[in-house]
Amino acid sequence: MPLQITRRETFKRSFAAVGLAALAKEWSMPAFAQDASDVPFTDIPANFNPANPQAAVRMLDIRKIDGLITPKDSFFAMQHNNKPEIDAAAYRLKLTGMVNKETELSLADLKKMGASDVVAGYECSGNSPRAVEGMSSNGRWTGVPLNTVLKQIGVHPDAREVVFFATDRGMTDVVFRQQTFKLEQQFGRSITLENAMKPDPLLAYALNGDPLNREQGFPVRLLMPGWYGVCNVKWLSEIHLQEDRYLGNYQARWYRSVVGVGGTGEDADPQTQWVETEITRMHLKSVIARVRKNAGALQVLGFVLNDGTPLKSVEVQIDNGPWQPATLDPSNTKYSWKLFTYQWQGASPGEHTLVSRATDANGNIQPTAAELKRKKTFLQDNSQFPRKVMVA
Ligand SMILES: Nc1nc2c(c(=O)[nH]1)N[C@H]1C(S)=C(S)[C@@H](COP(=O)(O)O)O[C@H]1N2
Ligand SMILES: [Mo]
Repeated sequence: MPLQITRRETFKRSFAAVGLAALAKEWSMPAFAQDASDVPFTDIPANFNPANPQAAVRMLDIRKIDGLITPKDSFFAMQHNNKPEIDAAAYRLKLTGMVNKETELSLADLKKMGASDVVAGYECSGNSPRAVEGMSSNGRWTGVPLNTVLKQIGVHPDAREVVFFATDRGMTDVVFRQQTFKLEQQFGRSITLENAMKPDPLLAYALNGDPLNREQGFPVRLLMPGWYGVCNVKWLSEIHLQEDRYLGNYQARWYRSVVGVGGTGEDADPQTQWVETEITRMHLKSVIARVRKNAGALQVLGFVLNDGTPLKSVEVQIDNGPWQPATLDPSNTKYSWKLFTYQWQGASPGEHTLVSRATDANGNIQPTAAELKRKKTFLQDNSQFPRKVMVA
């Protein structure tokens, strides 16, 4: 077992090195002539101000995507409480609960334990056309694999749940039947020990080769490649091993999907089953982000986010015409967002509607908004996003 893991890690590292070489060229939109220009979208809300410094959320203006990697200072940022300022020298990550020996690790201790790289993109599970899909980004993360740390510390055989607590705290309503308690709590999320021991989760301390910014969770955050934003706990302060499920608000109440399944499709139909699930792996989504005009030709650019399942296709439809295959960019990686392009021939002047849809190797097809009608909570809106552009 240990030998296998070592070999896998070696493989992962050499793979990462190859990935980096490829990234050096990075993805660039094929040779635009000097007069290349953006074809404007007409569906952007008038008050859309993605990077408003006053706003709680910094969004990415997806019309500015020009490569696989989102620059660190443009990476979307979203949090529920304050943004703690943590002194790196004084920082200690606590490992508590069902571990062989409760321990505190400094940033230097963590860095000594390993440095793995992964290109990973994610979105907030609340991202949607209303935010022009701007709560999404993609970067190259560096950190120590979570399973390396857990193996080194030693986990009690009965432990089943790994809880991640953060430094930021906030007042939360904890509802119990008719009672509501106002309690100040730490931000917390959990995963199963089984998921924690997989090779992907990282305790990340760098983004695009530099230390995390304060709003990105400096000095250390969890990174769950292929999972929704909320799972990537920032300002990580404590990892707690336990046998029982963790039921904190951000795990069990505020981040969940409620979907009607079965029956006639009417809410009141007694055959309807209400399926309530946690927010974990990303649902398959594609988004048209940008349209460029280059010497008369039009190039449509977009991205796909999902849980890492290989894609079967991305298609683009113009003005309700036939679905046409788009081309995936060769610099995409398993957990990156996947850039795609489509050459739009013969566009006439005037307003047009463009939409994309992704299909994965398991046969999942990105749903339309109408097909998501039975989802009650607004999270996990992976609907196809029809865009409107004005061709001059
Ligand atoms: N400690 C902490 N971590 C957090 C949050 C938070 O409020 N506190 N918000 C989560 C949510 S909802 C999202 S979408 C992502 C956003 O990560 P980013 O700011 O790096 O884009 O962080 C997650 N991690
Ligand atoms: Mo989120």
